[in-house]
Amino acid sequence: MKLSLLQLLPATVAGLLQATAAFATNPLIMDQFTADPTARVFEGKVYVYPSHDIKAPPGYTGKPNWFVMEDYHVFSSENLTDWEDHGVILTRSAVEWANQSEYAMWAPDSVFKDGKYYFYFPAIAKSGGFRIGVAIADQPHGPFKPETTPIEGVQGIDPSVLIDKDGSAYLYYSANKIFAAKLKPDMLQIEGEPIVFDNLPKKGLQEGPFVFERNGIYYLTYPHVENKTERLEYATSTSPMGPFKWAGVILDEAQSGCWTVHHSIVDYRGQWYLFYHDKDLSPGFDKNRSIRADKLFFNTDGTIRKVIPTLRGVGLVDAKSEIHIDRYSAISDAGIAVSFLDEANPHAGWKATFSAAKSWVRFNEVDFGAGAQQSIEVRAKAPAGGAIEIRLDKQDGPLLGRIQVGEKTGWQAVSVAAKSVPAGVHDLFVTRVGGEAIDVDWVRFR
Ligand code: FUB
Repeated sequence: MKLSLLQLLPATVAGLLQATAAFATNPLIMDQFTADPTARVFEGKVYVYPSHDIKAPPGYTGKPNWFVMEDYHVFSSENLTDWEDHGVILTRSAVEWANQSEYAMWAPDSVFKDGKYYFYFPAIAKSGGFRIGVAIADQPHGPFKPETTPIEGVQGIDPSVLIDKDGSAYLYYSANKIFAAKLKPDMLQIEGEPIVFDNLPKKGLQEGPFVFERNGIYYLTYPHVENKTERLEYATSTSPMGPFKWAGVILDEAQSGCWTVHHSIVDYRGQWYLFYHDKDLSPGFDKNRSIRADKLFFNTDGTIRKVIPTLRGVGLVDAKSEIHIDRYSAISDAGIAVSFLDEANPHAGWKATFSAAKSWVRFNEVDFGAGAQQSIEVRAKAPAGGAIEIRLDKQDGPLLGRIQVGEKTGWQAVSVAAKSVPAGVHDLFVTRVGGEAIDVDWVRFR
């Protein structure tokens, strides 16, 4: 079960802890809603600064069925598997200029310059309208101290900052279209008037700009409503202030119907990653979102290959941890269904139901380390009895074990001795080999 440490503790104790949860799969964070992830590499780790969707609190009088956000957390990981929640780094109540009855702490960014971390965030001002504020810290996880006024001359949402190779900083933000301005060296003021990138597609909302540079090409990446919901597109230039020329689509509209798809793109240890969000933990309401990550690749001419979103995500999964095969890499054409373990609590995660004989799930990149695991344990439910086989790398690869799950209506953990002890990183194939329908929560090696 994908229950995090925080879910198991009383709120008072949980609030004091910085939790680390090993979720190599998508979504990355299970114990709360997260959206609009900006990933940055600081101090050799990936720090993800998302916004924080919450359910409307008692007494909420804002727009119904809308975004409700009042603070920010930051999460970090060295291996993209174990994510540490550093807790709240900024709340609305600490921001003097923010209207304290609005829940509009939308998509943020954080950058490092001259020994300080600058956190850029939107909020609705006491004077009305979205403004962009800056909070400063000595460490990537805060504490961040907000400036007492928002950035002068900037009205909009979704701030993002590029620090160019020469040290110059540029602020990008949106207000139906995408705007840019050079930042003064203090990182708190803009130089001159913002410009608007008005040669991007003419129709449909554009927001959430994220700009990065690679091999002399500046990539302006942004969500755009070309059809019904947002998709990720990009445009390129030889200058951070453009002009940018439309270059393609990075991510198609979400199959889930999630209307927004805010994102960021980061190079970590030589691999590029797309961080984005969907509504995995809230299929019926797309204002309670969850962050995800998938690998991103460039063609040799510098164009970006389309990213196909996965459930499997990007981190290696330790063979000794609960391997949630419902976050699969591939499944058989028929006979596999994924559903919540507990419809009343999506944060508990999912199960995979094997309904057809020979139905299978492939789960990539399980790390067996030096190969000391002697047994296989499966958490499963098979009211009429069932059996699965676990094989290595291929559907007919080496058999690691056959697990017979006895007739029982509830969940049970069943262990068998492993037939062989693999080492290194391998893909797993889990196949139904007998009996009736069987639900699998997780598999692990001990
Ligand atoms: O999270 C609130 C808003 O939704 C963001 O600011 C937009 O980019 C969209 O993701």
